[in-house]
Amino acid sequence: MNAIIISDLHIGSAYFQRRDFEGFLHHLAEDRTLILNGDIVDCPYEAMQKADQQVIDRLQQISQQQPVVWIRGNHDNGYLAKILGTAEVIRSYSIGNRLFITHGDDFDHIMPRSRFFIKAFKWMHAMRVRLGARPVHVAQYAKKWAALYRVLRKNVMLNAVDCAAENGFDAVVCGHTHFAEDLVFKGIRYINTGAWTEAPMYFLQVTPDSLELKKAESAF
Ligand SMILES: [Mn+2]
Repeated sequence: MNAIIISDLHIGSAYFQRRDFEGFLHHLAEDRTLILNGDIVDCPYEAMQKADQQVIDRLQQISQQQPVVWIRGNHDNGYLAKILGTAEVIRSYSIGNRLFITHGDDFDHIMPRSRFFIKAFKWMHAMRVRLGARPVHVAQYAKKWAALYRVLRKNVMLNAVDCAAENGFDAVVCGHTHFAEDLVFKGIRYINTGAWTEAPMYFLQVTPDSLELKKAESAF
C-alpha cells in the first residue's frame, strides 16, 4: 500500500499553513491513499472563511478520485457529519501489522486531566499575543516550556508504544503533540507527524516496504 499520512492541519486556525498545504495537495500522487490523522479542522462549530472552506472542498474532491481516510482528532468532534459520504471517518486505521494509525488524544492521559491548567495557559498565551508578542499557535508557544512539553510528548509516545506492542504492531503513528519525531522505543517504531500550524511541516510516506517521515517542502 502506498499512503501519505498527515495530521493536525487545524484548517480554520489563523496559523494553518494554507498555501503550503494547497501546494502539497497539488503535488499529491493519485495512486496514494491520503490519511488525515486528526485535528483536520480547528473548530467544528465556527463558520470557516472562504479560503479555508475551499481547502475542505478540495479534500472532498480528492476523496472522489482516490481513497481518503479521515481519522477523528479531538478538534474534529462534531464536524464529521459534513464530510460523511466522501471520506471514510474512523478512530484508527491500520496497515497490516506494520502500522497502527490514530490521532493520539486517546494516549494523552495528562491534558484531559489538566483542563484548568490548559485553560489558564491558553488564556495567558492569548493575552501575550494581545499585548504584542509574536502570534504563534499555542502549541508552538508551549514548546518554550521544554520540560513540561517533553512530559506531554513522552506520555503520548509511551502509551502509543504500549498499545502497538499489545496489539502486535511494528510501528505506530500519531499527531496531537504538534511535535514531529521518529524513534524506536521497546522495539516499536513511534512516528509523530507534527502539525501544519508551524513550519517545517511533515508527512509520513508509506510504501510497501518503508515508512519515511519527510518535510513537506520535499514533496513540491
Ligand atoms: Mn492538534
